Amino acid sequence: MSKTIIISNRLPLQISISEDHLEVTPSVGGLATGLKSFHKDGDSIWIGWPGMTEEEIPENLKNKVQQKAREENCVAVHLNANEIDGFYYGFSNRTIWPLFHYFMEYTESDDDYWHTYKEVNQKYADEILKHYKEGDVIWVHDYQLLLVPNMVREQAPDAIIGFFNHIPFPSYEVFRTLPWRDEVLQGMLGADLIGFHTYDYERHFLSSVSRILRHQVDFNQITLPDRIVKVDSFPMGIDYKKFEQAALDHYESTSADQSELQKRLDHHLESTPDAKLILSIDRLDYTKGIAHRIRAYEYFLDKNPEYIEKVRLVMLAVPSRSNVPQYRRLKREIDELVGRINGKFSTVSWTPIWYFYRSMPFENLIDLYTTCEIALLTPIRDGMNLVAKEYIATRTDHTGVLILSEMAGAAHEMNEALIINPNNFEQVAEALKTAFEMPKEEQIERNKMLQKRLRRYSVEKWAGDFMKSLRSTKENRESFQSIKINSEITQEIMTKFQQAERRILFIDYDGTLVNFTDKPENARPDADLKELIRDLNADDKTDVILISGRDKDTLGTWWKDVPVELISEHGVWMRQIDGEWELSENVKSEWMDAVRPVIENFVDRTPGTFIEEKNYSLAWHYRKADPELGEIRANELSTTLKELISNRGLSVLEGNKVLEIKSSGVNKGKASTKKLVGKDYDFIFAIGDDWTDEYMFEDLPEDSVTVKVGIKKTSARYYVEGTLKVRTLLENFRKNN
Ligand code: GDG
Repeated sequence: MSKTIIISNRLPLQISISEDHLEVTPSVGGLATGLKSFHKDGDSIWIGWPGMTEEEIPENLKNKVQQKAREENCVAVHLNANEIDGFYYGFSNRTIWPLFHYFMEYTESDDDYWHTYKEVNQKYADEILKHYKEGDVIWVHDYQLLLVPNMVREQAPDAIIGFFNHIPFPSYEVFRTLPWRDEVLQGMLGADLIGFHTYDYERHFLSSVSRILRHQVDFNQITLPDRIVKVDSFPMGIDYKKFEQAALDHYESTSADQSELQKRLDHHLESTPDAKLILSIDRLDYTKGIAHRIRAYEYFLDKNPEYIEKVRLVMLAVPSRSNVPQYRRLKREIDELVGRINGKFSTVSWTPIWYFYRSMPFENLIDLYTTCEIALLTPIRDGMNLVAKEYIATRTDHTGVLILSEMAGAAHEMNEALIINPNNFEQVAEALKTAFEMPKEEQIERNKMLQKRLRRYSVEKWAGDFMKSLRSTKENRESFQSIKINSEITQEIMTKFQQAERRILFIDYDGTLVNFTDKPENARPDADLKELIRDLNADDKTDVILISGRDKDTLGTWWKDVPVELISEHGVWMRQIDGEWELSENVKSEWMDAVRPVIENFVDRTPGTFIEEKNYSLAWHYRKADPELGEIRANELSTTLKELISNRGLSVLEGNKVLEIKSSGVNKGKASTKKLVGKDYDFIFAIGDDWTDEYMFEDLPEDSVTVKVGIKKTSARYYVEGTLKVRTLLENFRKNN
């Protein structure tokens, strides 16, 4: 039976040693609760680090750790202190975390960290592969494991792999500064589906992929030579029922059951009935804007002294990553700020900030959520921010006001909250005032809408939607129109080839026989290729025709010494085997002087583009332009040209990063079928990568063997992944000639 394999840096349980025996406690984080419904079904395993380094686990307890993990359907990846240092505290938290949250000044580029990160990612990938069986679905989580999808893909090419990034993905301008940007993107692209919390992160990622790796991006799909990768946004929800129920239980509890914290909170409320509590909860992290929040609160008190003694900021900062210097510095900064502000405003009976630097049990979290009438969450950058959602879920009487930073992913779905820019203290202070004065009816109205949305898009729904979309990538793969040429199909084609008396092979040049280069003049045929084409054509039974959009002079020069028929400029010219060129269509060139200046204008306005002048056509290449600008200008130019040439017997061909204007009625379909006239070929083969090759695939007789290069929509019967595979296929023809 197939299973789901979940992989995250940490396991959803924490293993610790207490007096010589192991203790297992469940993790309470959003991810752990979110995936538990999948996990507990028993048909899934979870791979991750159990929370203790190898050095911390005594030799005699090592097997026990694994055993304990297995009892919970988990597999522990053991990491030593050195690995945790380089991989977790190093590359993950000193490079990726700050960079992806736009803290470029904190981003370190350390080669040793990068090496350890790679090694540890490989360790996780190896562990996955140990447990992977065909049909299993693999779901990799978060920024610590960016390389894992491709590491798994290399060993298990047909695996279904999903990746979800829980933190922001930065704009291309920021991401491009990473020295290992190519490797990181390639690592992620091992997945079939890549998920982000918001559309903004998704588009930043797509933009980096198209600009850095130059892959074709169409809407949310990335076309790789052998696969299509889907990218989508799935805003993570919370276990709504759990928080709602906890709040309901909380209200029903008797005073004897109350926690110490709740008693103190109640005491405060009783002694100052018209005072309000403002809640803030985060890990102590510089991305969470804790210092900004305290300063904005100070600004608010300075500006509105009437609120002194009427308000208190209850601030829970959970210790986090204290091995990283910035976190230690931040701790000092917050301690000082809290001290200064408490010193500045405190009265004998009141302090403006209650500050807790610790982690609290779940029950206390609920005490805080339910007791504080205002939540003030002001991250400077935050992938999602689940605390905002949890706060709203616990407000079972629908009262309470959430003030939320627009920089949190959650702000996209929580419009009814008071959305603020955390850098604008004036705006934060205004929002605090609005929150204080907001009538109950308005609070209820806003929260009911928020709750309805959060209840519906819960974490179970989030996980379910992601898995559904991931599984559908497999169906898409299978329903792919053309068939991948594997060894069996190669054999079938070779048998037909051998049995045939007269064979003709139409072979496109750029993107088929050779890879694209930045400059078209650099794509000369190598000696092996020339040898291959010469040998194929040497057999009397076989006619080889190189059919290309290139100009006659370049093609003629490059293939001068090889006796092979050439069709250039999509069929304008044909070169016989003896080297004689003939103009095959009644084509004209007078139009070129009128059209050239229009294209030149686009070249001037679009850096990286150029005109290729052929005998009877003009081509505008935009492969080297900025990908988005290139597409926009290509659309614009195409429309302009179509208006300009109407009724002139010309047409605009839209090829692979090229627009070509030429006489209508000239295309590879017409040119190739013309070659069949009067001959009784019983094996017709055509191969090409471009949109313009589709004319051939459509016009040639139905029993032809038509092959597309790369995964694209096509009317060809088969496909191969890239130019290397094309050569292998042609080598096979040579062997069977
Ligand atoms: C990352 C991204 C994204 C907090 N303090 C205590 C405690 N918590 C729980 C909260 C909440 C979770 O921890 C914090 O989640 P956040 O989403 O707010 O933040 P990160 O930890 O930074 O998470 C973030 C998230 O991944 C999911 O994709 O939203 O943007 O940075 O569930 O309740 N729980 C307990 N005691 C505490 O003291 N028990």
